[in-house]
Amino acid sequence: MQPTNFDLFADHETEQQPRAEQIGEQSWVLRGFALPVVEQLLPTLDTIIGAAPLRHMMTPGGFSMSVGTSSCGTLGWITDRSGYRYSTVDPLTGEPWPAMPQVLSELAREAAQRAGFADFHPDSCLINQYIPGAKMSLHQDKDEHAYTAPIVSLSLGLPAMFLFGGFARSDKSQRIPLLHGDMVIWGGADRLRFHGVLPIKPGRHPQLGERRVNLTFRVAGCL
Ligand code: MD3
Ligand code: FE
Repeated sequence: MQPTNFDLFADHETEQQPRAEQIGEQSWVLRGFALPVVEQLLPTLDTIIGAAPLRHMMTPGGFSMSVGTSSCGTLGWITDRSGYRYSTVDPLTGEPWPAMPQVLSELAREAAQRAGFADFHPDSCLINQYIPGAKMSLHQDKDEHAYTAPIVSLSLGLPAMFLFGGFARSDKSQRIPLLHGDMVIWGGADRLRFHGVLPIKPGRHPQLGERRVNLTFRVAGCL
């Protein structure tokens, strides 16, 4: 059937909306969802990293992580020789983590809402910085107090190939490219799926330079 003018207009209108791709039972990629606020958000990110610098944390096994990490919000994710956990204090500065700016918490809440998770109020935002070659091996996120809330991620800068696995480490992974401004929401059953990031390829992003920054918004403490 030939499209009517109205259909063409409707298509054009939906083009303005971020495209939602379902990647799992309760997981969604919102392409370019953050682009309208990205300029506003970059200075905020610099302020956070100024107060709570990115650092390469030590895994319990004694390896230094290839990603540089920091956090904002009431709780920040940390690791050292005694294990993975959340802390109200940044071990590097001895101070509380910087507060989560409203532009970030609102963006995460709106993305969660779009994916069908109402009332998402994150208390933690983990900041991961990848320079080319940095990666994240397949793992599950199990350090949060409960798994009822989704995890929302925002990708900035250089592209990444995200690995979305199953419930066992050996399950086959899907490969999902994540680009500047993309947001992903993982909830429900998908919350405990294995996932990782392939080594970032060399390149330069016009706004972020030679790096990828990923923010993950979580409800880490008691609901
Ligand atoms: C899928 N970060 O910080 S974002 C992490 O790009 C982490 O920095 C990656 O994995 C990154 O823990 C991937 C995504 C992510 C976060 C949590 C998930 C994907 C997830 C939890 C369940 C399933
Ligand atoms: Fe993870």
